[in-house]
Amino acid sequence: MRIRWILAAVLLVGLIPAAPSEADSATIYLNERFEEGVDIFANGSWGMLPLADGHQGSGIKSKMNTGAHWGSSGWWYFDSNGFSEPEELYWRYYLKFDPNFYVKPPARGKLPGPATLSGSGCRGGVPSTSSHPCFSARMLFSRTYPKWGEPGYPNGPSDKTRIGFYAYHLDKAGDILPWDIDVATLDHGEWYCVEGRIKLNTPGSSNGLLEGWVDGTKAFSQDDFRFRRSNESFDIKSFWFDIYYGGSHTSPRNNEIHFDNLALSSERVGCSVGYNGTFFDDDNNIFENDIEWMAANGITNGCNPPDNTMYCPKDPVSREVMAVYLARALDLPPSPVDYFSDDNSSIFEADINRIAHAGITKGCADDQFCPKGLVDRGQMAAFLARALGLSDNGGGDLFTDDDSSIFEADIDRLATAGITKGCNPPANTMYCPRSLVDRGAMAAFIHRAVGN
Ligand SMILES: [Ca+2]
Ligand SMILES: [Ca+2]
Ligand SMILES: [Ca+2]
Ligand SMILES: [Ca+2]
Repeated sequence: MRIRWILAAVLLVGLIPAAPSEADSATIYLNERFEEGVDIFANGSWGMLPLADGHQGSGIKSKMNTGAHWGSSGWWYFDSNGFSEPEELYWRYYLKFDPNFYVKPPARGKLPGPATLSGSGCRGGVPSTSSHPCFSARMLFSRTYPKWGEPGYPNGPSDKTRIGFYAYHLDKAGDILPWDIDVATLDHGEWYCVEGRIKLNTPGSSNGLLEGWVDGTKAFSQDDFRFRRSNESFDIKSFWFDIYYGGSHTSPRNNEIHFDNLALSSERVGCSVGYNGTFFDDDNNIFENDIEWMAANGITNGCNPPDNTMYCPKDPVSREVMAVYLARALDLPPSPVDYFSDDNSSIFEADINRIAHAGITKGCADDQFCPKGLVDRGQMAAFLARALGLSDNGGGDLFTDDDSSIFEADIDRLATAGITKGCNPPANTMYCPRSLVDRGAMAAFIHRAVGN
């Protein structure tokens, strides 16, 4: 996992605006797109649920059921992720209140933010003490912002929710700090880019900073907070992904809040969720170069039309997609013949016929291609050996675990051509013919087989 964050840091640096008065280079502590599950927090991401339709690809959601307070709660610790605890932090997440989201005034709730907790301090109304020094600067959601006395006070409209800070500092345990009503009043059902910044005070001084932005527009700034007493030197220990309804009130309905694209950094990240190359979901995948080669040669368009910003590298390869890859990679001519009956509703029928006409497949049974069947390594060997016209089997029987496979001869030909080495390096005495091939690995096989 660690290597992913380092790579993410290197890759994200280019997105960060130059800030000559600050450090030479930003540290990206976390750049989480939630494409591979939700389990990134130290306590198992308690309560967080996968979300299919995130801001970009998949995301996570938190659900506060009728009559309940929680949501979810998770801690991301700098220390256990290999970083020194900072005194200053920028964060960014995309947030969407579900279209049916409903906060019943005067209730409020908590949203994620940084925290250094100690004992039971700096949550649940318990202040920081000398024996348990702490701070927290979670964010909040609310329909009421009494400090502002805006028209319609005390309740905002039910189809909008306002956000702000909910901070535990030395002068107030649970300070409600509303953000600018014009900037931070969020429509339900819409994604927003929410950014925050905290800079802890010089111990003993009143110079702690909190700032906030929505969709890149400044919504809050106050620079006279005291988080640390003069003899206290604690830093920012964690980012607390806390979603909670209340105070004392409980959720009046099943309320969902959706999240995506969580970034933690030493400098401002901004709202850009840019990525490398053609697809975002293969960033840092070991096959990204091969996937780019596939895209550059028109062999893949992506997996989420019409956007086609994703490649789905962890998904298995279906036989119909294998047909597409081979037909395009080899630039096969159209077939005058319709070979199979079970692919007539496949959008890839023409490609299936092209590879059949080229002699690359005979189907999975009489008159059948099994277009939705998944390609295992044995089948892949047969597809590629026939596609490339490989004949040299290197003497045969190069692997021990394929002796009963109908694809053994093709597997030996594929290995002799140097397209596979086996599946148990460094010995490579086995081929694992029944293992499925994911789309990332298939890109590498096809690149090796057809490239150059
Ligand atoms: Ca995502
Ligand atoms: Ca990419
Ligand atoms: Ca057909
Ligand atoms: Ca063998």
